[in-house]
Amino acid sequence: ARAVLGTRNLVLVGLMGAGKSSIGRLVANQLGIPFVDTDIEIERVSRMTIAELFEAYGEAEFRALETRVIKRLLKGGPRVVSTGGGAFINERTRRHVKRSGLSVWLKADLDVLWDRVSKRDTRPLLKTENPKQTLENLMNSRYPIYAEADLTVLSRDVGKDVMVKEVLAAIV
Ligand code: SKM
Repeated sequence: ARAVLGTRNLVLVGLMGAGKSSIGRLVANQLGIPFVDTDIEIERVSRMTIAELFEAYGEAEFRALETRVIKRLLKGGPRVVSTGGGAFINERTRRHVKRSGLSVWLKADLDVLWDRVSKRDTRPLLKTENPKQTLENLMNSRYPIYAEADLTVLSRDVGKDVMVKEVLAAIV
């Protein structure tokens, strides 16, 4: 799998709760290449949490920062890059991602996602009256776009080791 990548990145896309960060970190370990998480990098450079950024500057500013940060992180591969849930939805970012390497959509169904995100309260987009419905709306609007990723791996509750193997198997 490492040889297949060469200097290309492996970029994980998909909704919050799909496991992009936790699986991505383990995949990077297996491949022996660096792991970066765009949300964490955004928080590092802004010295604010994502929730604080949304609150202080709004979603549009967050998206502008996200686009810049990702563009920079995609340079200098190979890396495993876990992207924020909305990143791949941006057309320019999508183009950058696709040029920089292999994109993998971690696809999960609503109940799997909900089970995972409802345990944490750090997702500004889900601060709505009916967060599960909001998540479902995001699925419906975004799934056709995530489907443009090079590969799709179904994210289920089968244990992280199995998920890591499936991602690695998908790229060879
Ligand atoms: O990037 C963060 C932020 O909360 C927005 C987001 C989204 O649009 O799905 C997902 C998170 O990873």
